[in-house]
Amino acid sequence: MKRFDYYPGHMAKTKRALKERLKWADIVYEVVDARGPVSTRNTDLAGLLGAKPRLILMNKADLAEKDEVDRFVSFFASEGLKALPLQADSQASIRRLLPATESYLEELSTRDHRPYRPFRALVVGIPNVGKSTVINRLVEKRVTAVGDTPNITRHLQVVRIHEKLELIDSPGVLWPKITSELTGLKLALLGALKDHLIPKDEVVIHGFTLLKERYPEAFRKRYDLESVDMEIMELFDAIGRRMGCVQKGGAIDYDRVMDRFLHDFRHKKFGRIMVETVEDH
Ligand SMILES: Nc1nc2c(ncn2[C@@H]2O[C@H](COP(=O)(O)OP(=O)(O)OP(=O)(O)O)[C@@H](O)[C@H]2O)c(=O)[nH]1
Ligand SMILES: [Mg+2]
Repeated sequence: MKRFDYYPGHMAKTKRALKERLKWADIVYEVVDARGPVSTRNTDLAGLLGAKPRLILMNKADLAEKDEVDRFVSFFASEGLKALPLQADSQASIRRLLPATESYLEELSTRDHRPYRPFRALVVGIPNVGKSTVINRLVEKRVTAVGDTPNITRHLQVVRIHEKLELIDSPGVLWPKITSELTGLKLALLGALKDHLIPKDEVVIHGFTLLKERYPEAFRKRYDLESVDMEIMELFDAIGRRMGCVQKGGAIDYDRVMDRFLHDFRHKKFGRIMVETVEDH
């Protein structure tokens, strides 16, 4: 892979917008993808937050391996960070978020962080981790007050979602942080990067390799193969034949194989998976 430089033109603007939102927040919900909870963070956030309290929401926990998610919770705890597994599109899961936040807020109050008004939360995260889903779910059931708060800039709406907690109803957008080629591949697999940023074949090859090593049975079953214990190119051919991704004349249509695979990967077709484990960090 070519050396990868990710610096989109709009990043400075994104950063300004984020800083503006952060100014109004007392606590931050940092949404990450539970399947790659370290790679889907943005390490620049720490510098922007300073001492501002934060909870890491390991979202899409329904797509991740449960034990591995728990191990990441401990991993974050060892770094002094509080993390909660979450399935934002489940109301039951969202309901558990509020008591967890409340006990966290109590902790903050005893540390003398109690503001004179309810705590105000901001949801932040890189693309596609579920920021909007978290906000929508929190807002739809709990809303008791919506409106422009006079002392906040016009663009920020604040919603009361709990006796002691208000939510800024649009997220702070973080940019994906590609610290290595491997991180880039994980982010692309999880759909957190625009598809053209990293060559599709490299993303797919990484996916094949990951499944072969860690989830061979789920991989095998999905494409009804006898075994996945073969070279990557052979896998392309075998999957292509099985899925009928064949051009006129009989040659395998690799582009269709790749699209098919990425779609499957992003739609729980291999069961619960992780793109990284605590050992990687
Ligand atoms: N399986 C599963 N899917 C989820 C969960 N939360 C969100 N999604 C899905 O993930 C996709 C992205 O969710 P969004 O809420 O749009 O994510 P976002 O962070 O706002 O994305 P951008 O606005 O593009 O940055 C959507 O298809 C959601 O339905 C979850 O807990 N589990
Ligand atoms: Mg969104």
